[in-house]
Amino acid sequence: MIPQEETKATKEINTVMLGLDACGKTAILYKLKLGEVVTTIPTIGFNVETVNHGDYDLVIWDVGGQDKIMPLWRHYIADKQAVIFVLDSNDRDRLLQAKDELHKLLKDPQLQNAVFLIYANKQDLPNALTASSIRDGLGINGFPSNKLRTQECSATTGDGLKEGLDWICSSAQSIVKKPKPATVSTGNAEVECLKSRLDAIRELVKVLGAEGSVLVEKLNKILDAPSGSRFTVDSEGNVNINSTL
Ligand SMILES: Nc1nc2c(ncn2[C@@H]2O[C@H](COP(=O)(O)OP(=O)(O)OP(=O)(O)O)[C@@H](O)[C@H]2O)c(=O)[nH]1
Ligand SMILES: [Mg+2]
Repeated sequence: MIPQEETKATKEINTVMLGLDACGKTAILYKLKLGEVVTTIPTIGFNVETVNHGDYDLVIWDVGGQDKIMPLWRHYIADKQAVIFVLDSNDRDRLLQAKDELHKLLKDPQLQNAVFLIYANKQDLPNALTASSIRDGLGINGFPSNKLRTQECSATTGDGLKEGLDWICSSAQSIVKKPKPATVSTGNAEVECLKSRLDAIRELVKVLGAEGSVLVEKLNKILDAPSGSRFTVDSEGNVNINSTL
């Protein structure tokens, strides 16, 4: 896969990527964005990247899947046109847990109009379950093909990733086309986006305790702001946002 060039797309698909910890979400995000296999660490909080695909920009929110972060998924699902649910196709032991989490999302009223792409990841490993076994295991055979699709893939080789995005773009097309506002610069859009999620950020920092400061530094980095300038954590662990934002 080739790295992303400057995006020329006029339509945006707001997408959230979820799945149990270590299934490969962050590896997929950066393979899509950079065309490279990156070394990942468990995601504390989230990553967000814009991935250009043909006429579309997919704004992909990759949220950590560890047990302590999973309860916060609910903060990231509002206004999403697409859900990418990633599964480790080798992790037979946790297939049932993944099924439970997926069905909670499928039933969530906020996602009733969203399309669901299931990335059956890690297909490069020899004992990977096939898409057909995964559909059985996840109990998703009854969903119409314009609502849900299972795509075998590998973040390591890149196989199947593009096909998954092709499907999202063709399916989400009939649901929402969101023209990008020409007058708002990327920086401001990111600030607005993060401001609208301040409650989620506050809750996340509280849950993470000492690790919360890592997240806050990451937010400042996303906004390209000097360390500690836009988001800060006070001595009681409360997140504050610079009032000049
Ligand atoms: N063989 C193989 N390994 C993969 C693949 N995708 C991810 N991995 C590995 O799986 C591990 C976890 O990947 P991550 O992308 O960090 O997983 P994650 O879903 O973001 O995990 P959390 O952030 O904790 O929710 C890493 O060691 C990756 O290199 C794949 O397609 N094939
Ligand atoms: Mg991750």
